[in-house]
Amino acid sequence: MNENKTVEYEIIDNIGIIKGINPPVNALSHSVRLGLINSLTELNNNQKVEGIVLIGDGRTFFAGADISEFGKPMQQPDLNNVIKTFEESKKPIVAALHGTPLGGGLELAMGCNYRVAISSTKLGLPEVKLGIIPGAGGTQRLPRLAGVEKALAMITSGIPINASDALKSGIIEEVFEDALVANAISFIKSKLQEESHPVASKLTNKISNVNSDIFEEFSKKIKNKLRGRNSPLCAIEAVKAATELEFFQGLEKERELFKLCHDSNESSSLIHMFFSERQALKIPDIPKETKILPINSAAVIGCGTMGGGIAMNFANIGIPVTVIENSQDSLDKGIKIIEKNYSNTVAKGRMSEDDFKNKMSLIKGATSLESISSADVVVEAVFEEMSLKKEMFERIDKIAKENCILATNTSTLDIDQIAESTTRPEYVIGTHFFSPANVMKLLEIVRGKHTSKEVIASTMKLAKTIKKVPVLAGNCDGFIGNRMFHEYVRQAHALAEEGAKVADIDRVIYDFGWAMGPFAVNDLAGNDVGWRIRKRHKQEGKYDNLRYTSTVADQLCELGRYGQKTNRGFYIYDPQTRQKQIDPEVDMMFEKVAKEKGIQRREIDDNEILHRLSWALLNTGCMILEEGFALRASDIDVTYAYGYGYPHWRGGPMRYAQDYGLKKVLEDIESFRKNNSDMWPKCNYLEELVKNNKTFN
Ligand code: T1G
Repeated sequence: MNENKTVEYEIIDNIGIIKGINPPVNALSHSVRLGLINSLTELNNNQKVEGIVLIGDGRTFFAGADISEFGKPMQQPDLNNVIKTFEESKKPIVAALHGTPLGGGLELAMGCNYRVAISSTKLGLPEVKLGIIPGAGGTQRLPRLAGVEKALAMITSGIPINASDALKSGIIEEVFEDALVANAISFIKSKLQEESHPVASKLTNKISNVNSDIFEEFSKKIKNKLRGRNSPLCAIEAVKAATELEFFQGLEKERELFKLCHDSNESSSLIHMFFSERQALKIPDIPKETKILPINSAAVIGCGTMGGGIAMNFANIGIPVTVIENSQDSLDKGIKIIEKNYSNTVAKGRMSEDDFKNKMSLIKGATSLESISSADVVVEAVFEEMSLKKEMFERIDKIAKENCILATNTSTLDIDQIAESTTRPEYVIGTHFFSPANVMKLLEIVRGKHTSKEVIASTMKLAKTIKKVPVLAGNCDGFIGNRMFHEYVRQAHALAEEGAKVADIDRVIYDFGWAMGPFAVNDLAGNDVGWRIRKRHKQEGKYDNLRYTSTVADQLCELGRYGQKTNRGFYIYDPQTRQKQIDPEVDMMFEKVAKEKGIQRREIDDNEILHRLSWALLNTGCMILEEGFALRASDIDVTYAYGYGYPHWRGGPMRYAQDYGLKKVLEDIESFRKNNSDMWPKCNYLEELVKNNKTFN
């Protein structure tokens, strides 16, 4: 054994085993890079050693460069140097992969002569997800091993592939079910007699005679999705260089493009997203040691669109789930929809028949509430109506077992009122799933005033288990996401009344990078949902100034134009293709409403549209922070990126405003306030930040 803590080696039967020990994911930090070179040098100098196995300790082979070192001066040796040393090793090396060999980890493996893997391994070059490109030869070695097409697909999407795909593509040589180290040792022994060993940088057959049209075609194919993003295009350029230049020149080109990406806003925003998503899991007043309630079975009440989608999340990870409806007919309908959703996945080749059967077998239907009695978690997903939910929780309370988490899927209702209808309010928590609940990643978890720390910690853990991105919100109307979205939509309507066209507002937002503009989102979600909430707000006397709260949306609902589900909303939809078409009548409705309200209409430029919408989010986000309903600005960013289609590469609405400059944002808000004071409430939190020249971090 050598002295270095993050890398150790041992010799078994004349084979040197180099092991990275840098939990949790064996990131290639400075000490690891140093340890790798030192270990390899010592093993190469040891006469006894004939071959070498490179492995990672714990849950994974090296999962990439250490992202927390980004932006700091690079301490030598850099990863390119490490890989060069491995590639030039006198003794053959096999990288033995498990877990998630990603980014620099896979690049290091490609610098070894051979690669073998456990069948569950997921490997890839996810750098574009951080706004960069592989920077340690990945764009040069992967096409040499797997061919240009595969390399382009992997590098521009950043999506990892599984071991069998990697085997087929020529990235790895063998796949094992278990006993990775023993198998890797046998593997390298079987190669010792070979005269020479493959070196990825010297391979040429998969990169010669490549028709350069492929790069143009690939760019065209992905450009539409990228809008303002640049790193995937840089990745294409780097892979192209692999086919046109000598290896070391290609590497230089990669470096140049890497640097360009590394210094970009796209990258700093995406890295902010990466760490924010993980930070969101940390709740300051809930210690790490808090007891986690075991979840081995679930029940979902209501098998409509939401309930069915929620149930699928449990089945997807092997937790048996009972769905409950009040009639056999509704239950059959709900289960059919679930079945159809899974069948579509099978038809697309993304799920096997066996898997399909297995998932369906985990979902049981019932028409009696008694069936929730053995569940560890109950998610109530009935209609968004307080009286109904309260009545439901009274009944749930009587049946659910001790220690059962009682979750309500609501997007706006008061969790405390719901909790107080039970005898165990400390077990009640809000889980706001986003539609479609089996697809959307965000899970807004709402902490009521009674919710216990155990229940919060367990629900956060459960969210991770069912592969959601959880964010903890406080119990205010609309929580984090919808409270902000309400103000954003209000602003969109104000813009339309003041003279902007519906389609222009949506275009500006789409071009900025959002998945959809506000009106298209309303049509997708159903305008009747907001209509009902607005009516409730009116009844409850909330939002006393309703001047801009969606007069036209109300009128559309009164006409039965609920959105996509009725083929008409703010747009007109083709019932077959769902293609949307502008409806000039809707712009005229806004014009009419403006007249009635005495609003002077004018030309509104794209900049004003973008900033009014963006700062409406920001101002409300700051108020939520001031009132303590979100823990941190970055939680709001995560909420928007994973729940509302906000472009990750802009870093979220709070980060975007911060990058723009909070002082300038406040100046904009002050000028908007002159025309529209009720829409721009003063926020002390934001003013204090600006006054003290501070940022959210
Ligand atoms: N660097 C530093 N910290 C990292 C890290 C990394 N690469 N990956 C994870 N962590 C931390 C993370 O912040 C968290 O910390 C803890 O590890 C567990 O992570 C030259 C330029 C590997 C699939 O992009 O995708 O190589 O919050 O909760 O769900 O070309 O982490 O506990 O304090 O996510 O099991 C390329 C990023 C880098 C991989 C594991 N690599 N990581 O998921 O655990 S760029 C990546 C992941 C690069 C070269 C370049 C996932 C994972 P904390 P976790 P997980």
